[in-house]
This record gives sequence, C-alpha cells and structure tokens, in this order.
Amino acid sequence: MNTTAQLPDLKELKTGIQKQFNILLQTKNEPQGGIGNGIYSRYKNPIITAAHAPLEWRFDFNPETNPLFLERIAINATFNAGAIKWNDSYVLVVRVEGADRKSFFAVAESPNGVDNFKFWEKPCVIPQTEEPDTNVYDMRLINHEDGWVYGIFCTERKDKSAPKGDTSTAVANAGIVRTKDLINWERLPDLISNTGQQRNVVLHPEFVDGKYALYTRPQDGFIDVGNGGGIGLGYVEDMTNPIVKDEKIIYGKQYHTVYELKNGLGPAPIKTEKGWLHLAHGVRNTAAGLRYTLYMFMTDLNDITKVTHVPAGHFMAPEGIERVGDVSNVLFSNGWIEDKDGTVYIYYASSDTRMHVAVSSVAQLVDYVTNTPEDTLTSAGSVNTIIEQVNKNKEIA
Ligand code: M1P
Repeated sequence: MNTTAQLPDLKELKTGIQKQFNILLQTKNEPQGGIGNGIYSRYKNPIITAAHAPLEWRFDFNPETNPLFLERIAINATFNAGAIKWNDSYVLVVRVEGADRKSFFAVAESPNGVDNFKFWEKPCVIPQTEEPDTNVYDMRLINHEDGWVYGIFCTERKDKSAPKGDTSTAVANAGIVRTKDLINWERLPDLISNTGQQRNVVLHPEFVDGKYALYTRPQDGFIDVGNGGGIGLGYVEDMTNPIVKDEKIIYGKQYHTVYELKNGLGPAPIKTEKGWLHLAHGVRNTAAGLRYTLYMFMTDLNDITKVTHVPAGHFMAPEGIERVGDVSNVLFSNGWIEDKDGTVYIYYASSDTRMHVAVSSVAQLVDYVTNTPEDTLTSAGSVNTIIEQVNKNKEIA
C-alpha cells in the first residue's frame, strides 16, 4: 500500500475551492412560492451555512506549512443570529460553532437581506470579564435609544458546584457588550439577578420610566428551567452595573401549549401602532425529544408587562430540511429587521445548524397576532373555533 500522499497542485486546488465558494455566496435566493399562509414567505435556500465561513478561517494557504492542502480549522454550524440594519446593509451577528464545539460571534452582511451574505474578515473579539466565558452564543442586538448598540448573549461556564466527575453541568448567564461600530465591543459586567441561571435575555429598545427594561428567562438548571422559566421582565438602572430589580414573569409556560416545557424571547420587540410585536420560541417534549417552534404575541404600548394578544399555537415550525441537524426539530430566532417600508426580515435557525430568512411585513404580523383565534386549551374548544369560522364563511357565501 502506498501511504505517501501525492502532493496536489496547490494553486489549482485553491482556485477551484475559491470558485466554488464564490458561487455559493453569490447564489440568488427566492421565495418558496406555493399557497403559503399569507403571513410570511419562507425563502428557498438557507442564507448562511457552515460552508459560508471564509476560506481564510479554515485553510492555511501556505504550501510550506500545508503541503497537502488540508482544512486546518473546521466550522460545524452557523445559527441563532442577532440582526440589525446597518448603513443600508442587513447585518447578522451569527453564532458560529467550530468543530471544537466552541461557539463565537461573527458578523455577516448582505446588501438585500435575503442572499449574498458574506462574513467580515475576522470573527468578533469579545473582551472577557474576570471570570472568562467557556462558551458564548445567541446574541440579541438592540439599538437602544441611549445611542448604544447592545449585544446580550448567553455566557456559559462549568458549574463549579457540580460533583467531581461531572464534566458537563454548566451555568448560563447573560453576558453584555455594547458597541458603536460592530467592531469594537465594550464588555460590561454580566447580568446580576437573584432568580438562578439566565438565558434568552433581551433588552427593550426604549427606556421605561427612565430605566433599562430587560426581558429575562430565569431557570433552575442549565437545560431544565425547573420551577423557573417563562419570559420575565425586570429593570436595571445602569447597564454598567446591571442588577435586575423587580423581575416578574410576564409570560409563563403553560400546559398543553407549544411552550408547555419552556419558552424564551427571541429578538427585541418591534413597536407598532397596536402594541409591541414579540417573537419567541416555545418548547415541548415529545417521544422524539424536545421540539422548538416559534410563536408570537403582543404587549401593550404603554404597559410592556401586559400581554394583550396571543395567537394559538406556533407561528413557524420546522419543515423539510429544517427538521434535521445537530439538534433536530428546532426552530430558533433571535434576530429580525424592520425596514422603513414596513417589510420585516425574520432570521431564524433550523436545528442548531443553519440560518434561514422569511419575509413578512408589520401589517401582516399585526393582523396575524391580533386576529388569529387564541388557544382555548382543549380539543373541544379548537373544534368550536373551527365551527365558528365555518359558520361565518357560510354567511358570506
Ligand atoms: O438546542 C436548542 C436551543 O437550546 C437552548 O435554548 P433554550 O435555553 O431556550 O432551551 C439554547 O442553547 C439555544 O442556543 C439552542 O438553539
């Protein structure tokens, strides 16, 4: 057996791989078409995958140190991105996960919001606190009225109180950075709350009575929310000393709903004439494991603790290839962009693996949230809801 690999033509390989990479990045995207639901249009291609990670991150192009042209640093997945409109571009701060299981943040930019997403040259450098993060992920980007863009993300560290030999139990909390250019990130202290671990923490974009308002998701354990859970709301006076006060659950988990096991807020809410539009994820347990879907609700314009509208069930659930990935049967969203003309780009990840986009508008989403029947919480109630609609349709026939 010949174990000596033949030296490849590096120039040819590099040109070939760059060509394929450019084709991938420049592939046009288009709406899926079909009957749809009138609420949003899913786009055909995932917008960012592991294959979109720059070749310079993955390959050592020096023939002296990489004569066989092997990939040196593998990227496993690109998902759960925060989103912001930035200088007329659509910008995502993507959770990029390496083959080493570490997640990090990297900015990807598109001229139109639906295709041609390209990562900036280097991943984001997030300064550390005194207690370094082991893993960071799921950044929400908030353009706050104080003039800063905040990035609130999950910071994960090994649980120091775990018994010896337990090498997996972790503690989750909200890490906080802020920036004016999406390049230089100022690290602020991690969130201080007295309700256990935190994930899915989001900053409300406006001051409330002169304070910062933070949506939280307290949880007893790292995966299990235990007695915690639900979407909470608390207040912080100074983001450089982020102690959450008066944290209250405004939207709890509920039996026999799509958020029966746990829920968590997605991106920061969008302000509309009718109220604040919210996108969140709900989780329920099944024989095949946890199922994550997206759902929506609205809160009162003048009292953000008050949930005013809740359409029944999920807004989006995994379909087709979205169902399969590293953590299958998961849709998760922590980023959306509202354009000046009312178009809303909903950025969502499927199965902890890749990013997608669906396009809607404020008008469609407000109509969906305010006019979709609520969950009656029983099968008989669901039947009644359908019969009422059938009867109403008969009246106009
Ligand atoms: O694997 C699904 C999701 O699980 C967690 O979300 P939550 O805390 O709401 O259950 C997060 O790890 C998230 O990143 C992940 O997509």
